[in-house]
Amino acid sequence: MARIAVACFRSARAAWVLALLLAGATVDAAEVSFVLRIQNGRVPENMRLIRVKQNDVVKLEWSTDRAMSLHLHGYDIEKAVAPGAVTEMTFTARATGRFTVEPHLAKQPGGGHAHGDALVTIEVYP
Ligand SMILES: [Cu+2]
Repeated sequence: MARIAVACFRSARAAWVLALLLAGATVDAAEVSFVLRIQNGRVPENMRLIRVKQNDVVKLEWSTDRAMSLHLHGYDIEKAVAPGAVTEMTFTARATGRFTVEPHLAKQPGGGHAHGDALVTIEVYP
């Protein structure tokens, strides 16, 4: 490592590139977790807005007092949750914007599904 650094610093441009690579490696590797508890079909108010940065690895750890299916829209991840277990929903936040996690309710006669109110909103910033 020391030898590489010495070699690179002979060229100012190479040193700059190395610095950028090192900075990028630390900034982009963020891994963030959120513990989310559903009670009576809702998540506590202070946990309903989740803010992350693009490319973060986001881990949502769900627990619930009743069984249901959760759908992270946009990223299109669906997970069944049930009492007595922690269910992880992990994804890399490649797409920026606002995305909601909504509970899926009973299937509709037409074959589609209905959504309850959003449990949490995830904001992914560039
Ligand atoms: Cu859905």
